[in-house]
Amino acid sequence: MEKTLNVQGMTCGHCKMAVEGALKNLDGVSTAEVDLEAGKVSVTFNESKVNVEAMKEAIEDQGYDVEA
Ligand SMILES: [Cu+2]
Repeated sequence: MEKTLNVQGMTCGHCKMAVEGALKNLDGVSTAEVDLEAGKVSVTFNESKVNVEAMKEAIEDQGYDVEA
């Protein structure tokens, strides 16, 4: 399944790497792609292994805010 999350506060390549890395570290996430200009991250994941709440937490642990 694929989902796009809105993430506040990503400004540069480091932010992109931090968010993508945190998501890819989760078991069940296969791809994570940040669009810095749009402030979004598209995630492809196995919904039987990981949920949106876990992905939000992983992003928030990196210091960014997630909405919806
Ligand atoms: Cu940055």
